[in-house]
Amino acid sequence: SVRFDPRAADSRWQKRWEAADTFRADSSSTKPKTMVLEMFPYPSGRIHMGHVRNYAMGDVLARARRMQGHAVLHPMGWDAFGMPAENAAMERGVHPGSWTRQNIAAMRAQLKRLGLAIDWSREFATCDPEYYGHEQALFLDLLKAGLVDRRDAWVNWDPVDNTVLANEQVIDGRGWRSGAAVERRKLTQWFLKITEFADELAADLATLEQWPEKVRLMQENWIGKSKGLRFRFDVEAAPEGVPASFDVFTTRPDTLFGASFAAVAIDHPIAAAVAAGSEAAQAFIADARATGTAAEEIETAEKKGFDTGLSVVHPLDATRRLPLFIANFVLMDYGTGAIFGCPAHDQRDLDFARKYMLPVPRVVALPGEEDVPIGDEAYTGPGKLINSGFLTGLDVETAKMAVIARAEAEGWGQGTTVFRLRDWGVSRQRYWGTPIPIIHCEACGTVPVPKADLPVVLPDDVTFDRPGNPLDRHPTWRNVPCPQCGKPARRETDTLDTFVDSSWYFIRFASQPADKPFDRAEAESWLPVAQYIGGIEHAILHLLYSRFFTRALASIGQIGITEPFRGLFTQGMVTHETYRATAWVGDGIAPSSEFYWVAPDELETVDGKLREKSTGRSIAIGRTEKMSKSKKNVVDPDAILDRYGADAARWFMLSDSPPERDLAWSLAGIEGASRFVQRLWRIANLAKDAPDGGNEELTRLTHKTIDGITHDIDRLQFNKAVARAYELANAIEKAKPSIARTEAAVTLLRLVAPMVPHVAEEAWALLGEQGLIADAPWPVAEPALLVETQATYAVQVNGKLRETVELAKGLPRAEVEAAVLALPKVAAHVAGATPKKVIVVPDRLVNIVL
Ligand code: ANZ
Ligand code: ZN
Repeated sequence: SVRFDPRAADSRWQKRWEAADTFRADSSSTKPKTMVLEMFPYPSGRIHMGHVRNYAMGDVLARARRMQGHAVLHPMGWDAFGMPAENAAMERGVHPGSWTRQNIAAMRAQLKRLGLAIDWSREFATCDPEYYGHEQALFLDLLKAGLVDRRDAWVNWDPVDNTVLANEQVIDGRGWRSGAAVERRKLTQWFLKITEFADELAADLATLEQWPEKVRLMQENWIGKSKGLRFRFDVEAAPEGVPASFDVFTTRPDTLFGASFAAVAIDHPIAAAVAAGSEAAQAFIADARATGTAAEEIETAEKKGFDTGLSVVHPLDATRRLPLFIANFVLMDYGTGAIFGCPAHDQRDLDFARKYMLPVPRVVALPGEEDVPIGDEAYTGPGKLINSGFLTGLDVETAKMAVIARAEAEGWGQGTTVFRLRDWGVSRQRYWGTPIPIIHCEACGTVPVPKADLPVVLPDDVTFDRPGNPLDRHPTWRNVPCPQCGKPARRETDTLDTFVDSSWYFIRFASQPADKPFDRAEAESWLPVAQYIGGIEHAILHLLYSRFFTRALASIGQIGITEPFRGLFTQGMVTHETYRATAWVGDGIAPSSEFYWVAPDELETVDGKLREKSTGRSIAIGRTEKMSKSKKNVVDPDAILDRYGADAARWFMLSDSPPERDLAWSLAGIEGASRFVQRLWRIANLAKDAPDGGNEELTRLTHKTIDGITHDIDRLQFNKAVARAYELANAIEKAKPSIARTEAAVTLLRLVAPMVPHVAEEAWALLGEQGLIADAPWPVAEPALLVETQATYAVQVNGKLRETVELAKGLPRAEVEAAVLALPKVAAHVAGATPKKVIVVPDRLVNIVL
């Protein structure tokens, strides 16, 4: 038939693949193994275009690798625990479990419509007890190995709702639901000791050659390894109860002569000692506590301090004293929780010094800038030390070494390495997460749940009518005999951070026995993931936690790899134009205008103008932005699939932009993609008959295209692959019928099959090919046909470009001259004259000088 009908074909081929179990990953295969993984979705309710783009990319690679003879594992599952499910429960009274299951069912059906080459037999959700039970076992293994810890930590406490809030739930220092000013409170929390691996996690970034440089840099900064000096400040005449000395940490020991104050965190023992005797100090500390706990919040808050009235002795000049403050910008859990302030060369210290009118002595300057005063900006650049005693004249790096050497020799300090990375607090006072498998016994302390009793299953009968953790107020769930002494004890009611769930799901995809988290040999046969694809928003935490978790399992002998993702690709977002209508509100005397956003499917074009269908109001086109509900610029994948089919949607997602960039969704784009799908169908019809005869040019282009698309897919440069497919399609449609044309068409179908699998299967069947195109071997380019045989000459007359011409490579110059002079345009310019000179640059240029 002339038209390809995606509606019928999509579901027909999807059923065929399912019936034939085409994409089942065979762990026992002896073929080379490749695992392709896209970050698994959170079951929020609907698939959005960002998902479509993400999964289309991974799918092309998975399908191409299969055709290239690999055993491929391309799985799908659900990152199913987390707050939104509890919010739904609180707002709409649905159980988090049923809300999540419904969403999964809806999204699975949507994903299946895309025709993804997924092994659905391995699907799981992290809220399945079969999954989180194994996670509990791994937690206990890590606990046994000393990689889990229980200690006090600061949390955001909502005093009205009586609950802990996640950082995202604190908005401008207030609880998102209660609106109450959030307090900082100390709670006993569980931690995974990621800092034990800080050095390795930073160092091994260098081995991740197939990761974007940007992501490696972000991780490096997050881990934040820095070298510096830890040294002792002596408190001048420390009063009763105040420690006589304390340690500070600095990464700029070279600037020590520029110190103008010392400061400690509000939670530092010195602060506590001072506050014991000062109501003003207590008030300052309470006020500072009210700001959020996140480092970023502290970073951006106004720098404030409390002058303790005490002073410390300058370690390099015993005659100098520095005032000692309690300051809100000093973090307790970094370095030693205390600093020396050098305002000239640190911005925070400068802001602080200006506020409290402290001196700002410059100690580093570029030659000639020694007298340039420090204004509002600290100088953090290179230079030589000035006004710095024995350091004067040294460069920054040398001066650092000199101060560290002096401190070590004199015994008041030590060169050290520190990391910004903190241990990973995994306790969440929430219901919808993996229960931490611990029992608290008054006699025995914290007792691990025996493995035979796993999984510790979440109770279903919980209430969300009150704030706080439903597990805490469940009538019976908490009560359990102590596994050690048998006396009545209580379960831990904290659940694990959902980032734990996503830190090992790829291992469970690779191997999922019933009786243990994974089988080591099977998991190692698939891992590391050859290509991981997802959003840049996960560049730090998820990827770092996954790298840590894998390493932690390796360190206790459970797996033989340390890096889980060999290749990483972070794709751009899907954007769309925004549309605004204006409404006039108010009365006739004082009307005012109000903007509102209008969804693309509520628009129509009347007399060439965009209008809102329901009101007829004219529409202004706004900026192209990430698709979002609030701007109403969302295009629903289901509507697109209904109208254009899966192949057109996939083709457009792959075609328009380099995959790392944003992709602007447009009607023109999807319609263009849809036309190309139809063209492929016509090309398949052309190929039904194969009369004799060759076409060397077309054959060469075919092989060039095989080579090009193969490499483009390897590099995930799908837009380039698409451009090459267009080029070959054009050439095929222009060519006369021949065996070469038929071969070119069949090759094109195989090359685009990973991108538009449904029309490719339909065409394959049309051409009477055996089996599925998904199983067909990938075309291989003939090297001899890739060698360029033609050269493009620029032809100039008196230095001016008049013509270009293709000639055989390496043609003798006499023949080049003759061929060029015979060109009509050239002949017209030469007009019968005898050239003075003809300059020939072989394979590139001819200049005829008259
Ligand atoms: C004196 C100094 C002078 C500093 C100077 C910087 C520039 P990075 O490099 O990011 O690791 N610091 C140390 N502990 C701190 C804490 N608990 N809270 C807030 N700030 C703290 O940062 C190290 C620098 O951050 C240290 O070096 C210290 O300030 C500050 F021209 O010491 B510096
Ligand atoms: Zn006990």
